Amino acid sequence: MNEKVKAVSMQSLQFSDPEIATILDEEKKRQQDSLNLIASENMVSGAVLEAQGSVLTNKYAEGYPDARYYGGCFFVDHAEKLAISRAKELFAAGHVNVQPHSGTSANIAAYLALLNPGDRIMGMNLSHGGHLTHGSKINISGSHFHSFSYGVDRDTFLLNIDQVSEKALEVKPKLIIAGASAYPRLIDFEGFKEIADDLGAYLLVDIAHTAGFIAAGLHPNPVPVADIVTATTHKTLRGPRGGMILCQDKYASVIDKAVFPGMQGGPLMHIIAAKAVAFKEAKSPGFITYLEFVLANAKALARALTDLGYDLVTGGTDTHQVLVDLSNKYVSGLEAETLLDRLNICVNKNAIPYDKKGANDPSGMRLGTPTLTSRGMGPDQMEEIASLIDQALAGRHNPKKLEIIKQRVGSLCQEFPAYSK
Ligand code: DSN
Repeated sequence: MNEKVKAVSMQSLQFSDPEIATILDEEKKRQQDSLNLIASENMVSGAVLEAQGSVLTNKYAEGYPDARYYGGCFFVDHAEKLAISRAKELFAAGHVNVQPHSGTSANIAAYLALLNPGDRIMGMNLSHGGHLTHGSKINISGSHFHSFSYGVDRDTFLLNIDQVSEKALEVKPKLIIAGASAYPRLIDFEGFKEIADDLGAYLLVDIAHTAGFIAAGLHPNPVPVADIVTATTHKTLRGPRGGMILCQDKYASVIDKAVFPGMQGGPLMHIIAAKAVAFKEAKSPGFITYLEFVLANAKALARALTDLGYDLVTGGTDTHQVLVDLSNKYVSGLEAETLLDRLNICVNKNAIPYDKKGANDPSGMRLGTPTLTSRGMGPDQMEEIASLIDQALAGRHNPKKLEIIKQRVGSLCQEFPAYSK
């Protein structure tokens, strides 16, 4: 869980491009010296990093294993087959495509596979925690398809399956999307499936954020329930930056055609090899322990913030995320993000459901525990970090107090190093 990635030698880079080498060094130092609470980020193992930074980047392999448009694909075929078979086992999936470059690519490919331009889709409202690709008008999912959204309940901020059903009956979408970027609770995939079945609609579940929990068996697996499941590999799953699609066998051909040649050319074979490594790591008992800690840490953070008088969206968490409504602290999400950044505490501003403020300066901030857990931190540190955040927001006009907090952040980072020397 707390394996430290070794410093990678950058001799060639330092010689040929010292400017970029310096940027890499500085970014590594930033990661080492800051408390990263960005919920969608994590830290990969040394093994994943090595596969990702490997000679496989030199290989073109348009097509699929044993059916490529290039010679010399024997070894990359083997890497992709391993990635596919490991992902199938991890998620009990009939078919897996590991080629999408990102979660966004995975979603767009799934739409391309199932829909025609102008078809009706319905996903979770972006400002209630949905993702840009779930039908936002400023994204291709909202401009090429006729998109509608459902939201969370106005009082509880929880998804209410009856309200989703009502909206679906009104909209009659061809595709319903379940899944979120900023929603800290479990989602009733079975309930969504019933709604989709009643309408003869497809159900796509986007598990970008929670794939790690599902792989570890800590969250229900939507793969047997949904028509299509999309995921990212770099969040709770702790793999390289990328996406994938999992589906029932009957969709294998349309999904594969939609990814290549539908919307991508050559797959990134170095990333696919790194995905295979991450899937192998995710099958180890240590990965389950890691995810248990991610969850325990998020719950500890949520409890500590609540005790300090913070309003949490939905009152707590079942995941790695804690969504904080800062309205009662008279500080905006942007102010909090900017201030905490100065103290090397990294968070992101986030809209809260029914936010009265705009997207660029919303009322909330989103916190997540995957990275700090990868560094070996536990509930005690989460309590202290909640207190440091609170002291910083309360003492934001007191430079001396802020300097003391920054120093404590520095010593916590030293105690739990991100990288070995
Ligand atoms: N990566 C997503 C997140 O931060 O939740 C946004 O695409």
